[in-house]
Amino acid sequence: MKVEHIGIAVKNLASSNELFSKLFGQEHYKVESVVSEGVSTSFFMCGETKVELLEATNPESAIAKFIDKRGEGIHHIAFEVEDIYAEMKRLEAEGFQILNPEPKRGADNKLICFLHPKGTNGVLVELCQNIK
Ligand code: CMX
Repeated sequence: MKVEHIGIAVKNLASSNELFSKLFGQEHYKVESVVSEGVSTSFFMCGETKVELLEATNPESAIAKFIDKRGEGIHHIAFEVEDIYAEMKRLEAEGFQILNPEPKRGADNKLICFLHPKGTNGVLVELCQNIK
């Protein structure tokens, strides 16, 4: 439906919040931890799209591994879908590698799933659906 958010891996959420507040001329509207993903996040509105900053909360977190290997930067692009189950089925049939067979609960009241970046030109793609 649209680019719902862009996820950016950062080493330090507090200092990155300050930086992005200056960049956008507005504060983040939410801070949220997702324990299951090992991340602490903050969200900024940027028109219709959000920017999600992600800091690792443990060394096993996907964000910690990403920063170790590639440094800070864009980690994923999240596309909003109406029916995540139907989209996962469709994309699996198209040959994409779905990283979690069942949607999981992500930040910002969403059901989420990821596609492996090796099958999407090196970009980690997230699908997300609002939990009603
Ligand atoms: N974007 C692009 N490429 C990525 C990547 C990313 N975000 N993360 C890892 N990669 C690349 C690695 O650089 C590596 O490339 P090379 O083989 O060329 O070196 C390759 O993918 C495999 O990486 P890996 O280190 O062997 O595998 P990982 O154990 O790091 O797993 C991934 C990578 C994408 C499968 C894993 O991070 C994952 O399952 N991610 C989905 C969940 C997630 O990212 N959660 C955090 C965000 C949660 C949220 O938004 O709330």
